[in-house]
Amino acid sequence: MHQTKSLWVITWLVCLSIACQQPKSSTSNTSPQTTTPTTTIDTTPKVHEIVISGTEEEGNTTVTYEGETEDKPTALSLDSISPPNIIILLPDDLGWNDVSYHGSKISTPHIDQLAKDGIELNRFYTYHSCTPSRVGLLTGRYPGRLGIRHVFFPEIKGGLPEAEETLAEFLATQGYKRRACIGKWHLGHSNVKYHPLNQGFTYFYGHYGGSVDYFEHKRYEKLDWHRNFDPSYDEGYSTNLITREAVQFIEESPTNEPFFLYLPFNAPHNPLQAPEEYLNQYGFDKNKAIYSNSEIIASKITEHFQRGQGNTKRQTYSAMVSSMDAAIGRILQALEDKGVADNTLVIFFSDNGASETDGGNNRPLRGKKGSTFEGGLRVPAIVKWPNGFTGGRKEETVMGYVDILSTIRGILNVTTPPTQPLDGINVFPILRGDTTLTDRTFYLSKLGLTTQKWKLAHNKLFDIENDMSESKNLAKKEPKVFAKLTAQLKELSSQIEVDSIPIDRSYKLKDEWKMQDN
Ligand SMILES: [Ca+2]
Repeated sequence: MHQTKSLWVITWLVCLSIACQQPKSSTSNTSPQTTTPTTTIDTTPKVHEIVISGTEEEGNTTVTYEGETEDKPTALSLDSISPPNIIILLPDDLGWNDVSYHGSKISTPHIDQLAKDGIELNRFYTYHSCTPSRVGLLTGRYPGRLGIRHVFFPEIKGGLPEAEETLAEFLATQGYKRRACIGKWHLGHSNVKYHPLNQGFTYFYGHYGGSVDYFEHKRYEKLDWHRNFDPSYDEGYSTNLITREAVQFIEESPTNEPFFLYLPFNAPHNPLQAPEEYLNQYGFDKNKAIYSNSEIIASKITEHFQRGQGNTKRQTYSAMVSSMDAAIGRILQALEDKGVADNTLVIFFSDNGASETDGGNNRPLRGKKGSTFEGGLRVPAIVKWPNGFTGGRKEETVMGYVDILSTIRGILNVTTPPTQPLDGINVFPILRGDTTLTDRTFYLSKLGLTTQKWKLAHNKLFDIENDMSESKNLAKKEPKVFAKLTAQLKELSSQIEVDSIPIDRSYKLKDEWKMQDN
């Protein structure tokens, strides 16, 4: 026990020292440099070519575009940077092959533009399912450390513990007066103590649980749509409502103080429902039958779900993604119109990989949502902040969801220790191009971890740098690497994973998903 605790303290100190590492160009840097290997990142324009082996339906696709560094705004010096507005765009269950910049047939021009203007994070990892991924994002800690490895379904009591300091609570201490959560919460609905407004946010609009009907805003026949603590009877497609609120929030924010806008879209998670104008983009034929979704019928939440269904799952899913892409375009345009785009840090990533039974596609990655193979947790991810770092490139360094909080702490130059030890590191120096980190071990779940070169998943070893599809298990060919990583995983897992919080399925939903206040 004592040894385990000592190891944990050492691990944390190492993480903290990396997290506190300042970029080389910082004039106020007084913290010691770590021994992390440091090299210069090549920022010359690159030609990216991705070949995706598609399904029979989609065929193979080759996408080529040239990184354009010469026309990009140049990042400011660190001394000139002021705290940025922060927007987190978090699609739900968007797969690797569901954005056109990865070669998908799904059209996502606004997300593609964000990738061209910002930095593509090519090795960005999350947890492999919705709730734990949001826990890691908002606390900067592995969800296993909190005993949360499950999803807060409607009948489950519990939520994100109040003792955890969320990103919103942290930003409240840093002069961010306006902190909105607009979209899908999914971090507890059985008691008002789990409400976003009691977890650091100053404004909430959207739904508490998952799988809400996109048009009726119901789950289990009860309205799950809210503005702050009150039910909302707003009508419309949820992606559009979320977007309207987000744009309004941006428009109403004063320009002389930074805001935080957390936008967890419910799209393109099931139920699969899309506006007809977007279905039409994908060849929707009203006179043909709509698809039959047996899983949704089995889950007893059927009666409203006919609306917005296309002829096939993939068609419907594609339309949902394009609708969300248009929404993202409107939100980014609102930043431009307000004149605050240059000093807004935009973070985009999917909360986990796609569920391929629900229309998504992770190709050429192996596995899907729920798996520690790449398809479950290596996600499309982009960051953009014109004042903070130069865009137009692709970053290969391993990073992930638990790094967001540490990175924002680094950007704001906060050196006071966090209330709880964080698992993430500050990747801002990497985004600045001032350093690289090549020897990181990133813990994924009890079943896997990854380094820059090697990935251990489901008791198999892959050269992930050269085999992103995890097609060749090298456990026997590289027994020493396999043994080392297996031992590392065992050690990390014993340090990180605590017993699950008791999963109590006795919660009876109140009308309009009203949270209990005692
Ligand atoms: Ca999800």
